[in-house]
Amino acid sequence: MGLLTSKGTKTKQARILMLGLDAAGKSTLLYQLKFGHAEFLTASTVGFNVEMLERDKSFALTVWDVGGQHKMRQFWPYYFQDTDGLVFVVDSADKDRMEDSRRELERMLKNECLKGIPVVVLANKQDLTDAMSAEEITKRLHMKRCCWDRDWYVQPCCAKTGEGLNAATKIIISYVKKKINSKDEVSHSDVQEDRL
Ligand code: G3D
Ligand code: MG
Repeated sequence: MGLLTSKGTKTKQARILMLGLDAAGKSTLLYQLKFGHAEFLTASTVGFNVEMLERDKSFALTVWDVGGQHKMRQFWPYYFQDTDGLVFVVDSADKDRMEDSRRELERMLKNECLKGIPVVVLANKQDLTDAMSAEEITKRLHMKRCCWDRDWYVQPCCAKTGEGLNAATKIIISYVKKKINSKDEVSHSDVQEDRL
């Protein structure tokens, strides 16, 4: 996976899929990451939002934020192809719907297109007084069991202030670079085998 920029330098492009229940804070996160605020965000997402985030000269993330309303979730698999990393967002204060989040996460991780794809859970809305900790959310989502076959991490954050987002971005980039490099190594060894 790669892209030649206008300056002639090779920039790696990674496709990041951001999913989670409606009102978890996905769109707020996307625009906080892109613009440093999400003040213009007024409505819930119908369809999807997509933004390119350039974090260093050699690496760019294309982040897809897909609507999470109940009736939209059946369309999530249409976005799975060619995903390099999954960001799963939860409202840390929404105890009632954490089980729904767990079910949706488990369901999507069974999809062949997401096999071995790293997962970063953003435990959003940590500013709310009743927010669950990252440890509690790790348990409630059964992370150790459902992500045993991939890199995963649960990062506490607050989309409103941007707290935790630098750390989250660094983790996503490191997991995705590792995954892309391992794919490159596999295809390189395939070429070598074909030559023998
Ligand atoms: P979604 O894209 O996952 O559906 P949105 O979610 O980004 O539209 O956010 C849903 C609501 O949660 C919004 O409030 C938004 O301001 C709020 N929100 C997002 N992130 C945070 C956060 O970190 N802390 C708090 N306290 N609220 C957050 P409204 O009132 O516009 O519905
Ligand atoms: Mg949205």
